[in-house]
Amino acid sequence: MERTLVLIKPDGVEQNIIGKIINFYEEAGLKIVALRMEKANEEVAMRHYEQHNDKFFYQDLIKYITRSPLCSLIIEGEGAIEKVRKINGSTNPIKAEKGTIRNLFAKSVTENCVHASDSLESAEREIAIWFPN
Ligand code: IDP
Ligand code: MG
Repeated sequence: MERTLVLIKPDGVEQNIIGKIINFYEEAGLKIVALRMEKANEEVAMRHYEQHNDKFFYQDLIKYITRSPLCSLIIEGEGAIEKVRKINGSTNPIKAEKGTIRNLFAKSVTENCVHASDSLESAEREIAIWFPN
C-alpha cells in the first residue's frame, strides 16, 4: 500500500489544529500508521529541505520548521501521495483551492501548516528521515 510523509508544521501545532488536520486525512479514508511529535533539530530540517538549500527563502524555512514542536505522520492508502497533496492544497494559501487545509488555516506561503511528500521517491526519502527506525 502507498505511503506518504506528512508534517503538521509548527504553525499548525501552535494553532491547536492537529486533530482537525488529521481528521481531513482520516475522512478521506486514509490510515495514520505512524505518528510522532518533536521539535525538529536543524540537521533533520536541512536534510528534509535539502532540495531548497539554494532558494531565497531557505534560511527562513529552516528557522520556521525548527522553532517549536511539529507532528510527523506516515499516512497509508491507495494513491495516498496524490490524495494528501490535494487535501493540503497549493503551497501559497492565496492560490489554495477552497476547503483545503492551506486555504482554511495557512497564514502565508511559508507558514502553510502542512507538508506532504510529492512523489514515491520523496516519500521513501522523507519517511527514512523522520522515522529512522
Ligand atoms: P510544498 O510544501 O507545497 O511541496 P515547496 O515548493 O516544496 O512546497 O516548498 C517547501 C516549503 O517552503 C513550502 O511549503 C513553504 O513552507 C516554503 N516556501 C515555498 N515557496 C516559498 C516562497 O516563495 N516564499 C517563502 N516560503 C516558501
Ligand atoms: Mg515540496
